[in-house]
Amino acid sequence: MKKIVILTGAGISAESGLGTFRDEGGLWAQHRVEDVATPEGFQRNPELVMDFYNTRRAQSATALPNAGHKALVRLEADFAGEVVLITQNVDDLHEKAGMKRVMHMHGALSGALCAACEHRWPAPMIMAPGDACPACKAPAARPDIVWFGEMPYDMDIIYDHLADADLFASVGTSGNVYPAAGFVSEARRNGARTVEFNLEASAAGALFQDRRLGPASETLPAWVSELLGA
Ligand code: BJW
Repeated sequence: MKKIVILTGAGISAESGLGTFRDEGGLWAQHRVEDVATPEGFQRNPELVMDFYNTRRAQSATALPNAGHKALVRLEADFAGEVVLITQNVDDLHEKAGMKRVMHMHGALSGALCAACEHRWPAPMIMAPGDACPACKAPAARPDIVWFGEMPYDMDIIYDHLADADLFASVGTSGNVYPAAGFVSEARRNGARTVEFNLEASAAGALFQDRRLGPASETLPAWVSELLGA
């Protein structure tokens, strides 16, 4: 086996205290998706959207990685082949755990983006509507987050990795949001074995050949030990 591609979602950060989206009491039970995770919502009420992400940036800053994040670091360090980590998460817990290569397909709380010139820079802890872009000076700063209707990052690179993955693992994601929800089918079509890690079988659960049910902080360390043979 030469290449393992791993997709993570909000479930891997749940045990670090960060909320998921669609679980009971999750972020989408507290906020309307259209209000806080679409470009139209941002146009209508930028204060609300900035507050939503300022709050989550503050929560993420104090959160600590858990045993699930750390198991993937061990895999990246000790696996003889290539480990590719794609995350839908906008927190930085994979990096805090020590992961060297992380693709944030839905952006990152740590980033700011200019809606006028697409310049990117590190986000301050508190962003406000009308903050100026340091490059073009337009008052057009927004969080560097991929909202519904926008193109996720690194899609060409991701599909290249899915084309020659030997093993595809999906961790803590409900499989409701595309294009990430389609990665399992893409990987299978290209001959990869597929495994899902979740508390319960997800919406896309039937598409996976293997399933490890339980908290990722327990199932991932066990899986990594199996893969590494120790
Ligand atoms: C545990 C656990 C523990 C809990 N251990 N597990 C109709 C059909 C198909 C597609 C579309 C359609 N209509 C519109 C679309 C496209 C749309 C889409 O998918 N909509 C769906 C709602 C249908 N997608 C888009 O618009 C995307 N862009 C796009 O498609 O561009 C065009 C394109 C086409 C083709 C190729 C390329 C591009 C953009 C999507 C942007 C998503 N943005 C968000 C918010 C921004 C980020 C943020 O604020 O954080 O990203 S939405 C939100 O959902 C967030 C997440 O990254 C994403 C996925 O959520 P996730 O991670 O799965 O969380 P949950 O809560 O859903 O699940 C948690 C899971 O963990 C659960 O299963 C638990 O059981 C589990 N769990 N604890 C293990 N301890």
